[in-house]
Amino acid sequence: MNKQALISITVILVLTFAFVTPAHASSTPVIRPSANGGWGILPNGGVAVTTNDAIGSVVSGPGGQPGGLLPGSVEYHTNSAPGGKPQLYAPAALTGVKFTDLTALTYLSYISAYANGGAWLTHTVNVKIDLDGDLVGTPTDRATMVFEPCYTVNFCTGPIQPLNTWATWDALAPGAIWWSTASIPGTAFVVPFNSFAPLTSLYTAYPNARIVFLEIQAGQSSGGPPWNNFVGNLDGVTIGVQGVSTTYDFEPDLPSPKAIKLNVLQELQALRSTVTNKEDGHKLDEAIKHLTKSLDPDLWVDETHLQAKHGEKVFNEEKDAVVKLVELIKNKKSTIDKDMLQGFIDRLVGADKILASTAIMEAIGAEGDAKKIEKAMEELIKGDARALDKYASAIEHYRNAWKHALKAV
Ligand SMILES: [Ca+2]
Repeated sequence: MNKQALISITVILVLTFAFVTPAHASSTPVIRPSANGGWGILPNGGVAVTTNDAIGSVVSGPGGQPGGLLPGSVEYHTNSAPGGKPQLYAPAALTGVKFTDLTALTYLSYISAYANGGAWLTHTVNVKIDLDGDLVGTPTDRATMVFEPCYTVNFCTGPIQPLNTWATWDALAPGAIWWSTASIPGTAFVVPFNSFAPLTSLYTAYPNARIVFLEIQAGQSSGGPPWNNFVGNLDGVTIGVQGVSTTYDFEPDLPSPKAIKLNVLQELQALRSTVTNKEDGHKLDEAIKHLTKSLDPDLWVDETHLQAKHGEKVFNEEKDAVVKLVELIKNKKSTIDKDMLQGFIDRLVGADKILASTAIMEAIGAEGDAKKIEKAMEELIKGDARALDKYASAIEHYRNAWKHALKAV
């Protein structure tokens, strides 16, 4: 079983429990395009710009994030002129939060290509605020507060982070420097941008200011320099409100269990067409036969859900297919690449784990029978323990976990 897959699914489950624990606990939800928790990426502040060639997307790397985060992230490319600014928007639930109640705002940035105009340019936080806090916008009542890390580090005179390493930025650290898009009377923030300051004077003058939106961007509306050709990633955005912190871990969508199985089936069929050894061919035929039965459309509801009545056949047929693949690996006379066979097994066992853990997460979400959910979790853990070398047994435990989870709701 692929270790990363194990970890990622375990994290999903831990997260699910985090949601049902008391609100004072900090949590690290995984944000995926299909389950984004209200996060979104816009190419240019939501404004249709037909010439915009800057993009933001969720990618599977680059990895190496500190703090145990998963390797995926949000990646921005500002490309060449005419430029643009991809933006990652925080959930709308943040709208209306008092700015002084924002107790944490940190994020990780990673640059793989410096912007042409300066090695100090990196992901920037914009917080639009309503100064009197009534959330009714008037031209003199709104400002966008901007945290650009370089003003705090070296006033944008040189690189602030090496290429291809993660850096952590704390926008609310004492002394963190901000600027504002509009002059704010009674504060240190004056336009044009000749006043770069900590937020202190704003907090004092406008204690009731509230957040309209928060986003993290790279690039600018106009084309070309200085932001052209920046490539950088963003992950681990931590937002704290009144001391309750949430770290958002950005990840791409996982392939569905059905897609994983179908891909393995297609690869097995391609492999079979190259095999001439009679015994190898026979074993592969058997594996293909059982895997095909595991993919019988009558057993599936959708890409990640099985029919309650006969869904367990998906696991049982899968197990028979895996047993044949294990026999091929153990057969010293077999000429089939053993690493390839191991890869098939790991992916199939991993797909069964996703089926089981999806059912468990949904049972938890539906506040199903706690004892049955507990049994399902025990089976899932047993499956994990065997997924490294006792594959058939692992699949049986995942099947049992799936059955208990279904009975819980
Ligand atoms: Ca991540």
